[in-house]
Amino acid sequence: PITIEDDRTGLSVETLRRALADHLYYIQGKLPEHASKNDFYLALAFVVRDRLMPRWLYSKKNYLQPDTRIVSYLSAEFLLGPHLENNLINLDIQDEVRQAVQESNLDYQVLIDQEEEPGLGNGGLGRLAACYMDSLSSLEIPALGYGIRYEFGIFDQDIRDGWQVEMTDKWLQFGNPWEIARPSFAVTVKLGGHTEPYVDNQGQYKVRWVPAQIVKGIPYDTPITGYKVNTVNTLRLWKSEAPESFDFQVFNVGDYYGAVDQKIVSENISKVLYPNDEQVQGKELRLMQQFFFVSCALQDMIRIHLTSGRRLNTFHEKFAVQLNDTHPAIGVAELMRLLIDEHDMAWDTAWDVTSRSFAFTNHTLLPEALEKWSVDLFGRILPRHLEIIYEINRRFLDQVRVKFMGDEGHLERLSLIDESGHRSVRMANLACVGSYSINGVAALHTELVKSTILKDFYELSPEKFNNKTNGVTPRRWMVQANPRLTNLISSKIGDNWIKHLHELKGLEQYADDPGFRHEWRQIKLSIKRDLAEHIQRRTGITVNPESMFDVLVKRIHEYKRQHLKVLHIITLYNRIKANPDIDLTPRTFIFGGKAAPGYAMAKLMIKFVTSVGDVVNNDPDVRDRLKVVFLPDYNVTFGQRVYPAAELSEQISTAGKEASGTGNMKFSMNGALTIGTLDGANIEIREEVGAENFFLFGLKTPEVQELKANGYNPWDYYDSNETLKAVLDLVAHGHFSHGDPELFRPLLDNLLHHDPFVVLADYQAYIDCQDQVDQAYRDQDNWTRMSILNAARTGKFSSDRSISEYCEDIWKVKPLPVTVPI
Ligand code: 26M
Repeated sequence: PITIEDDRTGLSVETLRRALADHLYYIQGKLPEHASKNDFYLALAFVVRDRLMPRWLYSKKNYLQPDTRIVSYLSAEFLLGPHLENNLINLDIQDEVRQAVQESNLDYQVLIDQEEEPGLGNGGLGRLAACYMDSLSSLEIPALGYGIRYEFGIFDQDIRDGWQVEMTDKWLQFGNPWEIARPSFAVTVKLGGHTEPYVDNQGQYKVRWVPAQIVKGIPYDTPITGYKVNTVNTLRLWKSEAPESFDFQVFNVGDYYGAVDQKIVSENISKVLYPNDEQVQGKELRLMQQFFFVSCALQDMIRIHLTSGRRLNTFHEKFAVQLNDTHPAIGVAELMRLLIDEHDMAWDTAWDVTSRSFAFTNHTLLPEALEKWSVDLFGRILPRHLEIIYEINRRFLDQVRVKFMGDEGHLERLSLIDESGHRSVRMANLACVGSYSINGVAALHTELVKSTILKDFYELSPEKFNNKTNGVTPRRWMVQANPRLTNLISSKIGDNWIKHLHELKGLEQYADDPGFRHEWRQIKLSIKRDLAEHIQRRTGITVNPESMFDVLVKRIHEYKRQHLKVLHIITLYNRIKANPDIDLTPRTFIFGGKAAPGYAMAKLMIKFVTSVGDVVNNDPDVRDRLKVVFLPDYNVTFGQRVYPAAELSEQISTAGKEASGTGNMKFSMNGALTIGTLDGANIEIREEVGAENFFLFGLKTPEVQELKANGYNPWDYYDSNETLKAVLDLVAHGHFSHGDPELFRPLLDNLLHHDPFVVLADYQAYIDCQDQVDQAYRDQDNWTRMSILNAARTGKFSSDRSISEYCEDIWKVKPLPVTVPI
């Protein structure tokens, strides 16, 4: 029989080929001979988007069923990474599309590489949100992600003369085929002005917020496909614009420039992602961003709720709203305002609904990352919310007084307002009071949250606290990033592991199989060769694919201790200089990561890496046994290249500082061994893979605390350790700065006199552990065995496991398979 497939939905190679040509002609408006690579990429992206559209539309339809419970994930960041290949994998059409592209005389990889990744996040927190959206869809959970459609995402990083240079990320400049604007669901958001009491036409005393400014929020929807299921959830990101009538008031009195100024402020709100992580600055525009997207999201949820035929007093039954750190915590006050001021609900009912809607995830213990807003600034932008927060606080502290009778300390620390010095609003306290669940992101982290930063809240409401160890999606971080390893694994144990990662356990039986080990090692080598070529192209540095690939990629921060890694490199360099014929394991040190533009020490750490690299890479005595590479512009796309190529994963933060880490999981899954401290999820990774397959070093959290309590003096370590002294002296004398003793002085002074992250205290333990790594690497057979066992035992670190726990323990939401009528 002759079957004719629809150009929009058909999956045969022939139909896909025709659809590609059709889109190029009619959507891109190009003849093939005039089309750019990007035109072909866009055409292909639209071919794929067509094919997910039925599932997306019927998934959306489900949201509006009255009984559908929806997870609403509120996050200022979603660090998605490229969509095209991910969607091909999830829709299970990769082979057909490859074939169709080839038959169109195009190069599949070239088209994939055209995509500009949406870098709408800084690092771990934003990437976690993206992995969680993937798992929500793959587990068929109805979910909406809400965030900001930044016009400029995380800056592009260039390295010039060894220093970081930031450039704007113009990710939208060639068009974004994955988003659909929904102007019909636009909402308005108020800012500034004042409040005034009034009596409504039912005789009720109410408060009216008279704003100084109104901005419009326009939603842009991106489909989030699940792996081999019909569920396609929506990521709804908001763009700010001036309302159409923006200029009338001011314009009529002739203030044209004032009117345009207002328009600029409105459009600035979603303009750029703040590139700081783990250090907040209290900037007005940032508060506006947070309030803007949260208000848009809550108004949108209320619309969905009412459209699904329900009353607002059951809002918490319709939605489970997760706060990704305190960035969206203003939502607690905004939902109260919407319910009370705009929907006439009584305070007690509104509080009942609100405090049963929100759940809060904490991602950091660093005090400098805790968000506080000066009461002045807050009241200027959000006068009504300040009143509501005062009222929440008054009622809350009344309850606290009953519980901790007469203890002023508790009251001061629990208060939503910090009264010491300049008064400020504490967003973590607001999130805790307004949420029914509070979780940390790894076992150790949750314990530290309970015993340190949120201790008083834990004592008040211990039942709210729980742990949800982070996870990462095996679809992107194995199937997509590492197809060769994926095929080898599936050839032995089938492909169920992609949805049920615990099934990787089945690989354990092959760990001692010489043939399997050989294949495993060959795959790693071939991926290392590809990376070596990439490094050559991007940096001009030649590296040896047979050397150990030792990788440290993450945001640059003192607590993550990239400088400890550099001290190790200099130590090896000194050994070679003292004895050029020394027998040491050749290594390629690969660094990647961005520094916050305002974080001078982090930027100097980058210069430290590149400067040491320049000397080590070019010293003839080294004879290419050590190579140091700093790859510019570390992002999701590059992560997908580097995790599969890594043999040693560096997870060397000061114990107690890294909340969880997620890169650590991506490395392990791809068969890298970890050298790490007992910090964050490293602890759980070591538990899973076995202590004998993990290189542990360094002080433990209580030891760090004790050391500091007893007056830590880093100088003592310098003074009493000759190798350490030699390393630091070499830096101080300008060996890595063309004789300039000043360049690295701030870094050295900090290490020798303050060393807040106890780098010097952990130095010797780190060196000793690295020497064990060297020895272990010489036994390639056993190394490969350990590598296989690492991958086999990382089942726990699938984000599917994390999300299942959130669903069961916090959100109380069940899968809802989507039916697509044929
Ligand atoms: C806050 C205010 C103003 C501007 C920026 C921020 C801000 C943005 C991102 C603060 C922190 C941000 O991210 C923190 C983060 O990424 N934390 C990491 O979260 C991961 C996921 O849970 C953990 O694995 C990491 O250990 C943790 O460092």
